Amino acid sequence: MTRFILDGAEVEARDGETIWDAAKRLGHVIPHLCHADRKGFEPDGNCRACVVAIDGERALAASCRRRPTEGMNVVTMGERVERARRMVFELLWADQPEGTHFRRMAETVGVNGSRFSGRGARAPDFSHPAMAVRLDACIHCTLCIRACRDVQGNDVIGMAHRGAHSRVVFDLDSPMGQSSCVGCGECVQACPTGALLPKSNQAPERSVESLCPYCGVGCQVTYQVAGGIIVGAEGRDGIANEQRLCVKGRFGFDYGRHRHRLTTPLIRKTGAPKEPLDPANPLTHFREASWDEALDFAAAGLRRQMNSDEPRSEARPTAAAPARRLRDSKLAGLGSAKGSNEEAYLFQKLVRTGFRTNNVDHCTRLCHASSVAALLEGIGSGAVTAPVAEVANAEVIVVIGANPSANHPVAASFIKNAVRKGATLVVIDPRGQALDRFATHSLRFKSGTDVALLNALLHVIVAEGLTDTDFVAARTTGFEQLAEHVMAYAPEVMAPVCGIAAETIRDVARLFAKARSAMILWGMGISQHSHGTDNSRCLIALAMLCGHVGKPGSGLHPLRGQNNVQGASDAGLIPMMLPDYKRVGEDEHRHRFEQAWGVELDPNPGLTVVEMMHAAQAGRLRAMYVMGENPAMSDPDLSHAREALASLDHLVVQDIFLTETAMLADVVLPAGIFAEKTGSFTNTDRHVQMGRQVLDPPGQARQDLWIIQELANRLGLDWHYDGPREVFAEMATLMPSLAGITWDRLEAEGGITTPAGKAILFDDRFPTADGKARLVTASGIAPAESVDADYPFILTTGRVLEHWHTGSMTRRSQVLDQLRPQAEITVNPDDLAGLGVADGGGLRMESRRGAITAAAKADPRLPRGLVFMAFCYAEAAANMLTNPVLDPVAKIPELKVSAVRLHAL
Ligand SMILES: Nc1nc2c(c(=O)[nH]1)N[C@H]1C(S)=C(S)[C@@H](COP(=O)(O)OP(=O)(O)OC[C@H]3O[C@@H](n4cnc5c(=O)[nH]c(N)nc54)[C@H](O)[C@@H]3O)O[C@H]1N2
Ligand SMILES: Nc1nc2c(c(=O)[nH]1)N[C@H]1C(S)=C(S)[C@@H](COP(=O)(O)OP(=O)(O)OC[C@H]3O[C@@H](n4cnc5c(=O)[nH]c(N)nc54)[C@H](O)[C@@H]3O)O[C@H]1N2
Ligand SMILES: [Mo]
Repeated sequence: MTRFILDGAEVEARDGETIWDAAKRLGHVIPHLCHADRKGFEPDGNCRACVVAIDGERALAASCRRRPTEGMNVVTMGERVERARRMVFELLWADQPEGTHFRRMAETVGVNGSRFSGRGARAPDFSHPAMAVRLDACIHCTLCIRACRDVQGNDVIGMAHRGAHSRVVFDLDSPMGQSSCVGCGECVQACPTGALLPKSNQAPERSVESLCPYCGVGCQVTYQVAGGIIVGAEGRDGIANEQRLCVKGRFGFDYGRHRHRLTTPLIRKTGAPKEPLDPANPLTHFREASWDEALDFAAAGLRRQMNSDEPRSEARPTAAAPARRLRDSKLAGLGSAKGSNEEAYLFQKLVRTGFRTNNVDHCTRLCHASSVAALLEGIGSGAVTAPVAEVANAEVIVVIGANPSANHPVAASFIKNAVRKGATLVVIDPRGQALDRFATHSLRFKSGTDVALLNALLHVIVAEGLTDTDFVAARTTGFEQLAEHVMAYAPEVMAPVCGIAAETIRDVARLFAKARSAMILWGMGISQHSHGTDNSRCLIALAMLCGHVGKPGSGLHPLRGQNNVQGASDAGLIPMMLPDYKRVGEDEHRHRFEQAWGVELDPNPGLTVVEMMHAAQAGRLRAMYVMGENPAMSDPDLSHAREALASLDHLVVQDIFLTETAMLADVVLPAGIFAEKTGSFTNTDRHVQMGRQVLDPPGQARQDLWIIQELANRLGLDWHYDGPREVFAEMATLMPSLAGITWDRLEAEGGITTPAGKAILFDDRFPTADGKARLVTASGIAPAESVDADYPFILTTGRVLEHWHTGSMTRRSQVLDQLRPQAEITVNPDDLAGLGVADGGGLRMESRRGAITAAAKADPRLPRGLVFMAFCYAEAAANMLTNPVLDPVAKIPELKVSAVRLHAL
């Protein structure tokens, strides 16, 4: 505390506060231009808009930078400071457009015109699809530079030239659209003037506080609305984003009003073939229907496949008539991690109590199923043990099999911030990536050899006595077996297998083990393998041997993908588990749900995503209800998956577009998009946040919760939930993880961390039977496919920054599709030359399962022999090629390794 005098009154400044901060807290308004008043931005004091007079000092001081000292006498008002401030605004006025922060600030000092002329016309730069640059309006406050460099860690914007010629440039003075800019728009959000603005800069009529609909980071967003549409998005001060956004969150909100949007229920015309069609013209194969007709039709088709001898809902199990094995069901449902917690809960309840089966799953099966399986086995909980934000307290950060700059960009920005503040980053990925620039070690090892590399790391830690012996003794079991097992994995033996020098492996092992705190963040490069569970087991063992869990800056963090995959899994969209991961086969837990739901439940685990496709093809599964998933693009081995979906007797699809899956449906139910509904969503950090309705669904489109309920009632369930609040209340009674959270609290606080508000878990025990973590050994199994003379390349699939999964949303977002318009196969430049193909030339890529054609893109970050493709392009669907082979434990397919061959087109 520092006592000083502010405009004649004695006040106190808190530690670290500047005069400006203290004044603001005490209700004084001091104008500011170059000051952002946000975490992550260091004050610069260059614009002089915030000057104040300090007793005994000749010059006025920039209050945004100056810290008060004991007894200092500060004057923020009066002729002297106001004259100085007016001059600042008048000098800058001429080039400033309306509606900017500058104009609002100018008003506060009473400036609404200028005696000075503008700097004259420098041609604006409109080269970027989303942002316009007008340097005439730039006041050199450097907020954009700080936003780009200090906050997002992108280092694209800088100041170039000297004196009167100095100005803001992108890279080495490229047009913004041709620079290395990743479009996060942080600079636009920070710019106080008209120098950097969104191209569509419409004045908002109202704004709504909600969330971003894309990834698991869970950024909080304020949507601006005008004329019945969203016209802008700004980062809000959420726990996971601190006002930051990425290109999708900031500019990818317009998909909902694309002309392809479904606005009427559709029923397949009798005899219309199930084949790909033009999403703009569904009426070639479908006819429009009323909601009543479509829902009756949907329900009738599902009922047709129900087992007639199954007990009806009134037959509750009793002691005399305990639960029995229900007959194999011919029905299944795929719920959505893009939907809310309430939707996920109702969806699985519909399948379990209406379809009478556990055949319910969702995209987690293709995602972190193996991580969750290993975590449940090892530490008794499948969620992250610490939030991304803990990287700020970590001495060492390991990012393995994840590409956060593209896939969790806001999380990546916090990792970059942590490195700038002194953390050491290790990236382990066969492909180069944007975070490499921040890493001390970037291990570009051979894809699919994680177990070999990770066991070698474990070997060094054990052999060199680097384990945290107290932690291992007190908190784990299975150390002896693990120690013995990894003896066979000396770095010298594993180096030729994984392609990393033994000395490097030793360095990284020592670095990790000796750190006081370390976090491991991982992604699909770990999980999407036929040995994905083994990969995660090794990561868990690494953290456990070194005691890197349950304390600040430490933990295991499988970066969750979809905006609500954590919540959808918690809510029970899993075939072997009821809500809160209660196994369907455990009588005690199943009985609790049977009591609550008033129905006998199947004690047998249901089918997983890929198993459903196999069962459909074999004729064992006859009807499916798919909400908010696009398996006809996201499943492996698409020609089989599509055949399977087309062979169903009855397919109900609930989506916002006529997706590749909906094209195979018998009935299509048009849903509201994220922005058209209210619900709770759980991010990767286990933080439950409120998504609030911004717009009404267009035409006949209806909110998912309404559709699920209407369908449930047509299956005889008699539900009367009056909105998400009532559903949440029911969930809270059945799910201990939600203890203490109420809808009112969520509405008031915007977000609450589960369980019990704890961000960092397991500081004294793990939720396992004996309270200890179980160390599980993993053996170095090779991926199912390897290269041979016929298929000499390995294809790894994944994502690109601008597109979301199957492209259904982002390819219908104008800015995002403009930024990344065409399907590309990225190839090492030498490999490309060897194929006789120029950068940008046509390539045909074939695997044992299919073939596609796309443009070649030379990328030196790929090692020779490895090619990469994103799976978002319908015209060149990477999953035509991928291998459906499954991890035996988690049933996740090997989406990261397929043998392929390439030919010039
Ligand atoms: N822009 C965008 N962001 C997204 C998504 C999106 O579709 N688009 N999807 C969201 C979802 S659901 C998810 S799950 C996340 C996924 O996010 P990530 O896990 O980051 O996704 P991927 O790009 O599939 O794969 C990550 C990395 O694994 C590497 N890799 C490949 N093979 C191996 C291997 O054998 N070993 C190791 N260690 N690494 C390997 C790849 O080179 C790649 O860099 O992203 C989420 N965010
Ligand atoms: N080759 C390859 N394949 C992969 C992966 C990979 O890395 N490589 N990754 C896998 C992973 S990790 C994942 S998570 C899956 C994702 O696979 P999917 O979940 O199938 O992919 P999305 O495109 O996200 O599908 C979401 C669907 O929901 C719709 N939708 C969006 N909002 C709403 C809404 O509010 N209501 C309703 N009803 N519908 C809505 C969208 O239009 C879209 O059709 O893909 C997997 N497939
Ligand atoms: Mo995912």
